[in-house]
Amino acid sequence: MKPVSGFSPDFQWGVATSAFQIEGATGEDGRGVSTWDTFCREPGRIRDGHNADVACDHYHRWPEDLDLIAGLGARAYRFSIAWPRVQPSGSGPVNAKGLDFYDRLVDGLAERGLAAAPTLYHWDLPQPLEDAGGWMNRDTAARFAEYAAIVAERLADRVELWITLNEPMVVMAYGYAFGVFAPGQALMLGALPTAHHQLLGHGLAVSALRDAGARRIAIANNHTPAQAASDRPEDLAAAEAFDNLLNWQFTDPILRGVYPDLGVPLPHVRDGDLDTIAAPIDVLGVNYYSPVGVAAPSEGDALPFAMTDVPGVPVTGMGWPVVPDALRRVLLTLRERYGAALPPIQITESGCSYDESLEDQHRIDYLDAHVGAVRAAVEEGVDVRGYYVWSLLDNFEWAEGYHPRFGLVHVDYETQARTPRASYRWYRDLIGSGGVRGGGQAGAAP
Ligand code: IFM
Repeated sequence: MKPVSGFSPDFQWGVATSAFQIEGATGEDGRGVSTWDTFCREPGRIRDGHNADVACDHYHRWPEDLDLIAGLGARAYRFSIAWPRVQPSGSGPVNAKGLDFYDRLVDGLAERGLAAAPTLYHWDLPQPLEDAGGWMNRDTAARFAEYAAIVAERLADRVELWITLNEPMVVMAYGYAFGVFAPGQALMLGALPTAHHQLLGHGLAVSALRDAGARRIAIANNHTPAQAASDRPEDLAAAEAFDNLLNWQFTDPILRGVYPDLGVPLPHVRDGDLDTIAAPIDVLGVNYYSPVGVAAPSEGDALPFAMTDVPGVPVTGMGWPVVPDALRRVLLTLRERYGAALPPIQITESGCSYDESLEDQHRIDYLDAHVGAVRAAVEEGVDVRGYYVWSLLDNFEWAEGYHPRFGLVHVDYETQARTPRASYRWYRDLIGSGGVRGGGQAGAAP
């Protein structure tokens, strides 16, 4: 294949956020309760008892936030739609005020020349659906498709890219297998039906979105490549089991119509489900943060792997290993694994948390190296068409509350003042140069 030089002129440079992490206003305008509202109320679940009742108050401050995105010269904004705002019970009646909010937001993006890339489900499941079994219940997949149709019927004329689910792996693993995210269930391998039902919901939603006139559809999967702790066969087998359970489980059914070897039977998979899940998509969204070290499990462990450190590399403020080249390798591996079945890729999340500082050279270095890894993959022929920094703003980082700071823009949670960091200016300059100018230095303040 002929090498391609750098990013295309229409490359989608963007930023990403999610509803629960920034909106606040959890009790306003008829919004229903989500699993994360419930989880935040359970003692000991969230660091220092933080909750997202106010978060970044984006529900009221969205015009200022869209101005910040426009100020970057970005082309696209990836945000999420809160299912409990649109359908407070997760099924049945629509809350008009909830849908109106996203209608205004999408119009606000168009006024600023920004493409809208909404995610339909970024973890805030309506609590009534969880009470009926959540993603363990196959019926949730059908409810998701109905909700997708409701939203698309209203917004499809102005949405550039629909993203069905955000990181179904995290919902399965952290929400239902390990119990550290909502809804806090620790089912270990018993959580596998939640992966299948999310994927089924994705497939059903693809069809509902197309019927409602959606132009382009994606899913945002995170890829956390396993790095075996050693060359011992046990560690290599554990790394393969990790990759199958946490990475390929979420792309093989969509792009190949089969599950990888998960090591256990899947009695919840019914005839025809895999055909539904394998409905063609237009873009594969890849969220990438870091690899993970993986070693053989100890005797009697519930899982076929144990997670360990990645030795000898720097870490972010969250302690996540910084390995930009692993992103390049993820992209090359995707191309190798799926060949012609791989649609164009967009990096739907890439970013890091560090301290509160406004002169965030660590973040600039991180982003510069990861954009460089994407550039290298593009030059090796991988079709990557977008890159969204996680995140525009500091926000509610799930079980870690407000402690981690992921924003290009600092948020003072007392005053809600937004202050662009050095990384904001760096990203603005990078976008302005079409992705050519990186070099790890921030430009001058606006
Ligand atoms: O904040 C999250 C986001 O909601 C999903 N992807 C990873 C981010 C950082 O942890």
